Amino acid sequence: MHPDCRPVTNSRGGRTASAVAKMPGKAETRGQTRPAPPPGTSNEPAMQISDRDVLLVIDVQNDFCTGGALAVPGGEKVVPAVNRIAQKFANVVLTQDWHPRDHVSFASNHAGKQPIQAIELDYGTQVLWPAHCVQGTSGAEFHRDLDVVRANLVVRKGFRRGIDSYSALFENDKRTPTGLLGYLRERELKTVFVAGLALDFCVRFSAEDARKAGFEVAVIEDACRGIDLDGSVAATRRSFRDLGISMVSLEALL
Ligand code: VGL
Ligand code: ZN
Repeated sequence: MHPDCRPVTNSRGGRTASAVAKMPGKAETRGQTRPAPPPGTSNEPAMQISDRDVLLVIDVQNDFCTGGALAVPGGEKVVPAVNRIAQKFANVVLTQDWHPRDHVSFASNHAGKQPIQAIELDYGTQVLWPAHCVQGTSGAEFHRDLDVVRANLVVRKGFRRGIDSYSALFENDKRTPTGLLGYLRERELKTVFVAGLALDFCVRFSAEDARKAGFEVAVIEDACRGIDLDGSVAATRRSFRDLGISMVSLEALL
């Protein structure tokens, strides 16, 4: 994104006066006769999205929407928000959770285990889920109203039987790459805006891995919904704060 347009916010969530004052072509215009309006009041210019920015849309699939196998409350509500914001980006990447039927993350593949229970695998603790996003099923398809035409790339993840992948960059062993990091670097993209499902799992891990890899990262809060297991949404917010991942509103980008 343009360096003058970082998601700097004040206590009301609006851009700071200095961020507005630095907006090119606005307050700095020479010979300007009218003063710039105070921030947060009238037709403020939106943050500029540049061709070095990418919108990463996580797992907007039927199984994470109402009626799906692993429904995130209000999951489908992200669709109009994502479609709107995607219009502003030259670079849009979609991810698709894409599991084989015998996947290690499905409770049904472990005798006596129920969804939400955790097990220990060689790469660490793995939460067990209801079978979801099985390759080739309608549950694994993108929501029918998601604007997939805008996407330059679709990354599938979680397709190895023995490893789950919350993050769009690295699988849950924290080592196996999906290839997306190479794509972002080779395309020389700088700021990753993240939206989609679920805020506290796949959005969280994707944002964190992108940040740790050196990208500026902003999560578009109202274009995400969370599962919220044992305070996982609050833990996500704390982690974002600690890592320097911004939370921005859709409105600030439109
Ligand atoms: C997800 C749990 C299991 C997600 C995917 O997209 O957040 N969560 N698989
Ligand atoms: Zn999954």
